[in-house]
Amino acid sequence: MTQRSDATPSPVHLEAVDAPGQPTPSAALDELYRSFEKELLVPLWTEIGDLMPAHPQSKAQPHLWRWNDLLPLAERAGELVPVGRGGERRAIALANPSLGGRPFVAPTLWAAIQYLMPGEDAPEHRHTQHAFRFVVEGEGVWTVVGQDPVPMRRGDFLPQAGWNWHAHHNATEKPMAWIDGLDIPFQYSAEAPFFEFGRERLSDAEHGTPDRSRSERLWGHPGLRPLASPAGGRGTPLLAYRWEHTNRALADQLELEAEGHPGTVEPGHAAVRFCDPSTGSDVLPTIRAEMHRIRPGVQTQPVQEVGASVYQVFDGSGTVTVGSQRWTVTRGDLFVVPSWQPFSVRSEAGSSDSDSGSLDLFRFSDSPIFEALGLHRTHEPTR
Ligand code: GTQ
Ligand code: FE2
Repeated sequence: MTQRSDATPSPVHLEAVDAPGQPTPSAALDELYRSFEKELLVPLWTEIGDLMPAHPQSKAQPHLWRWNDLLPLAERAGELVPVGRGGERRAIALANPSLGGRPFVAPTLWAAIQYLMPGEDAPEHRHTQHAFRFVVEGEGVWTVVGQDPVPMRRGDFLPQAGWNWHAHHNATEKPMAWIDGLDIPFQYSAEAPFFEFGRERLSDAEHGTPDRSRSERLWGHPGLRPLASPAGGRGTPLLAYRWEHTNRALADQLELEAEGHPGTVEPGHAAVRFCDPSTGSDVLPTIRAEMHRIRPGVQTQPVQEVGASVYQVFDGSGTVTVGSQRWTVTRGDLFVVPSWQPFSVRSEAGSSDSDSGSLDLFRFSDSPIFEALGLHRTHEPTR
């Protein structure tokens, strides 16, 4: 039998406090608490407020990262940091200020800026983490998913479900930056992740630069499901959702509204969700992705939701309120809305850097996790 030495400090630390719902402090209570510590026991009555709050109390904080700060640092990393086997990706993660310095934007979500220099390849690998890319500016990189080269351009959303082999190559003369979203923190805390290195080099075919991926030729036709392809994989078979389509869907919603027809989620606020064309559900088992367009001058209703969201301003500018934080945001800026924090946004009139004249917000969240488990809730305090 092994015995713990009394010299080993217990990781459990209990303190008697004179507070409602707590036992009256005494020498005997202290003695009981020391014995609990020694046996590695923790009573519920000292922990209940933290463990079982009346509503979610995220450890994460609302926080904003400015594109104008991120991009030059990614460019500098492009000069100093090679990309290759081992490190795998020149990706720089957003670290929420209250998650202990871990590279986690939220307790479940990873968000990073990734950068690839002209002619560079990011090597092939696969992992159980679900992932996507979103492009706020530039083009020239093909992400190669399951040996299918997929071009990436401004406004495109490129999901990639877990365990698919993937690599990226820059086939142009210019560097390119984009953002990655993954469920790395979720799988890390669930102790679920697996990872494998792929081949050392991509084939000539994989280095190809087609205008459309094979996946789009098969799956990218509205309302049309290829009979030859079995459905029901985990995650969408469509590897690119093109800006041309997203933009038209949002513009049409606002036009329908202007003509007096239903279409928008609230006045002046159009929104679409990226979905799996074979099932109609979220693109990835753990990640939801959406694009929102808010007409200038419109203020959205505050919403609270279980789970975290990360937003990137795609176009336009506005004022964002998250809990007690307020920021003015513009193209490329990224911010996190922790679980159950009220979120609303006001689109600024006549912003000159907007193609549509509106505020366009890309959003991703961990909602599918909570929906799958019956834990999802939303609340609109002012409605
Ligand atoms: O591009 O494959 O930001 O595996 C983090 C992990 C990107 C990627 C990230 C990854 C990737
Ligand atoms: Fe990866």
